[in-house]
Amino acid sequence: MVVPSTTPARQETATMLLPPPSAGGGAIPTVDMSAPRGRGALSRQVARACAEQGFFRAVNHGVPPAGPPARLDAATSAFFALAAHDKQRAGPPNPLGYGCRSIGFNGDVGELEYLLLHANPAAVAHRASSIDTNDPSRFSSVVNEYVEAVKQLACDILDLLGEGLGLEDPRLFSKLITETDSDSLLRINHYPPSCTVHKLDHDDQCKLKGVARTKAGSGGNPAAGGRIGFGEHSDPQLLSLLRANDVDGLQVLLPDINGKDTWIQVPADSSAYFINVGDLLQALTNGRLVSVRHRVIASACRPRLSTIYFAAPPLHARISALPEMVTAGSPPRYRSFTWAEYKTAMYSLRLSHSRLDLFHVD
Ligand code: GA4
Repeated sequence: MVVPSTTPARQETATMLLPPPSAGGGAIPTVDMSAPRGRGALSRQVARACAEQGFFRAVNHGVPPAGPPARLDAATSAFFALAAHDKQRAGPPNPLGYGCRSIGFNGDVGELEYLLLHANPAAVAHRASSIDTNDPSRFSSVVNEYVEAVKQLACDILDLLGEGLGLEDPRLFSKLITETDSDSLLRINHYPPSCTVHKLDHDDQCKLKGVARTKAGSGGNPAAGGRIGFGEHSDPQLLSLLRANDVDGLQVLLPDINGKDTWIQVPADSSAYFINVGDLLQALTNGRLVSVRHRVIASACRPRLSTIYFAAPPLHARISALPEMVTAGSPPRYRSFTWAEYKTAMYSLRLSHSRLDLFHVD
């Protein structure tokens, strides 16, 4: 049965009443993907982080920074350095393409510009001609090699999760994202420096304009002394893998030692991948894994560049709690739905909405 969401109220409370976000990565688990204590220990560690925080920092992950990530960063930085009217050729986002400030279709805005691409090679090729008019095939190959590398890491993590949770078929999660018609996305976010000039002005085709620095409590964002780069939300897909340059900004909403939700600043680490559980993994595991709420606060004096791979199943994939996750004491929490159905719901809602609530069983 469809139940009304209570999330917007909860989110406002969090933003208005919480003290400034806690600094430090102490609350953020780090997982060494090279498995120094063996695969069994690694799979348990991954499953535990995804159940307790829905978020972890993956190090020694096997994606060489000087390889696909460096080539993608160079290509996307070159795109964001173009004149506004050249970038607009790849927009407006529908939802894919180039976007500036505007996020989704329901009035959300953030202090960023971005490229949102389907991760499928045919879709990348189609889009590349409006992004790199000089050498679209080079842009496509740089994106495709990055997607291959990050998809491999996503599969490794999903397999570890399947093992750590003791699933009958531990590869069930990774199979969903390796289907040829998987609906995975790649998002590249560029947050201009927010301490000097550079307010992105939507009406003026996103030309960079001067604004004063926002001070803590002076208006922009009462909780953080910065501007909202990308507002609070959970990711709808299965798993997200984020890599960014050495500029802070990401925050996650984690329970503190008293069990109270607190915004935690995630210290930047350009050599790591930050992994978060999405709504679909929460639904498949009947709430055992948690889809973490996160946001980006733009307060740095240098631009932040982040790239996120959203691992998703095909549109027709049916999502319902796995039998292993349902017990007498833990009956199904969500009604069954397809990824296509979920996407329709999410595009009808604001960014901060807890859309999984719509599928909650009474
Ligand atoms: C949040 C996670 C991903 O960035 C994204 C976003 C999507 C979009 O930018 O088009 C959404 C947002 C995200 C969830 C709610 C809807 C859809 C904007 C928005 C307001 C690409 C995704 O898959 O869902």
